[in-house]
Amino acid sequence: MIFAQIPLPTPRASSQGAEIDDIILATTLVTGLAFVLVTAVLITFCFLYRRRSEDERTPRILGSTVIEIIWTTIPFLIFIAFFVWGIKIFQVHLTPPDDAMEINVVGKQWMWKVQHPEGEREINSLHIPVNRAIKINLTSEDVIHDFGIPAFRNKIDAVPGRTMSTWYYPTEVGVYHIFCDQYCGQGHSAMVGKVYVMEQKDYEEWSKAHAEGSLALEGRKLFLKLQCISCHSNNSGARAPVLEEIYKKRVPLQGGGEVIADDSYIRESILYPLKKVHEGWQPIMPSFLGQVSEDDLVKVIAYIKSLRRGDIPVRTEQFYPPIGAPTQRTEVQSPKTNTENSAPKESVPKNTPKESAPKGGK
Ligand code: HEC
Ligand SMILES: [Cu+2]
Repeated sequence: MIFAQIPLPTPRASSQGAEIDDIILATTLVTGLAFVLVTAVLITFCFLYRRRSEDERTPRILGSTVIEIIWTTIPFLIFIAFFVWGIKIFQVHLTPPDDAMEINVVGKQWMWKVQHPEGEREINSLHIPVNRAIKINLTSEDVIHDFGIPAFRNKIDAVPGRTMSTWYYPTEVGVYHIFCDQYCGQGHSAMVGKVYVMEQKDYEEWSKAHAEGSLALEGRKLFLKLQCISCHSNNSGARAPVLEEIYKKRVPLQGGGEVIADDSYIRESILYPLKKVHEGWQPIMPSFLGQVSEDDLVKVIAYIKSLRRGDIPVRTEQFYPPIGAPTQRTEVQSPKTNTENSAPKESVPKNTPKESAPKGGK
C-alpha cells in the first residue's frame, strides 16, 4: 500500500483498487528504472569507447558467461516476482465472495443492459450499494465488448456465447464512469455509462422504485414509449428541463410567479403544457391530452416523482452497422427478451411531434 498513497486523477472507489495501483506503479517504476539505466550506460559507452583515431582498430571481444548469467537471472527473478504478485491479485478478482449480490450485464452494439436480482433493469447505468460485494455476470449479444470501470480498477471482456464474471467491493459513494474498453464498431465511443455507488438505504429506495411491476417502472416505460425522452433527456443541450428531483420544488413561471411542482402541476404540465410554462424554456411541449389514459398518467407521474439525480436516461442514438457487417444476430445467444431492449432505439425520433406536424399537415 506504499504506492497507493500517491494521488491519482482517477478516483479509487473499490477495495481492490489500491492493490492494482500498487502493482502498476511498481512495474512502471522498476521497468522505468531499467530503461534509465540502460540508456545512461548506452550514452556513456558511446563517449567512452568512441573511435579516437583513423587507424584505431576495433578489438575482438568474445562473450562473458558470468555477465550473461547475471543479466539473465536478475530480470528473470524480477519478472517472476511480478508474475506471482499479479496472479495473486488476479485470483482474488476471479473468486467473488459467496454473499456477493449478483448483477447481470449484457453488452450489445452499443449499450450496456443491466438486470438486478429483484428484476430492476437499467441501461447504461449501474446502481449498486456501497460496502457490499457485487458480482457481475457478463455476456454479449453480438461482438466482444469490455465492461470497464476505471474507478474500480476493473475491466472484463464481454464475450458472446459465454458468461464471464468479476466482482467489486465499492468503498466510496459516488458516480463513476463505465466504458466499453474493447473497440466494437462505429458506436464504440458512445458505449459509455455511469455507475452510481449509493448508501444501502438509498439503494433500497432506488431498488423499490425500479422493481418490476412498480408504478414508477411502468411509468418509465411509458416515458420512453411516448417519447418524452426526445426532449426531457439527460443530454447536454436537451430542449426541455431534466425532470430529476423536481417533485415539491419551486418552478419559476414565464410571466412571473412560481408554482410548486406537485402531482397536479405535473399532471397539468402533461395535459396542458402551455398553461404554465417553466421560465427560460420554449413552449414547445405538445399536449398529451387524449394520448395517455388516466392509468398511464398515474404511472408517468409516479416515475417523475421517483426521479433522483442521474435517473433520466441519456438518449441513445441508433447506429447502423457498417456495410458488410452481419446484420442478422443469432437468436441462440440472445437472452430472453428484454422489454427495455428496444426502448432507447424507439425513443430517438429525428423530429419531435411538434416539429414534424406541419410537414404532414400542410
Ligand atoms: C417537444 C419536446 C417535449 C416533449 C416531447 C415533452 N416535453 Fe415536457 N416539457 C418540454 C418543455 C420545453 C418544457 C418546459 C416548458 C413548459 O413548462 O412547458 C416541458 C415541461 C414539462 C414538465 C414541467 C416541468 C417543469 O420544470 O416545469 C413536465 C412534468 C413535463 N414536461 C413532462 C413531460 C412528459 C411526461 C412528456 C411525455 C409524455 C413530455 N413532457 C414530453 C418539452 C417537451
Ligand atoms: Cu462495446
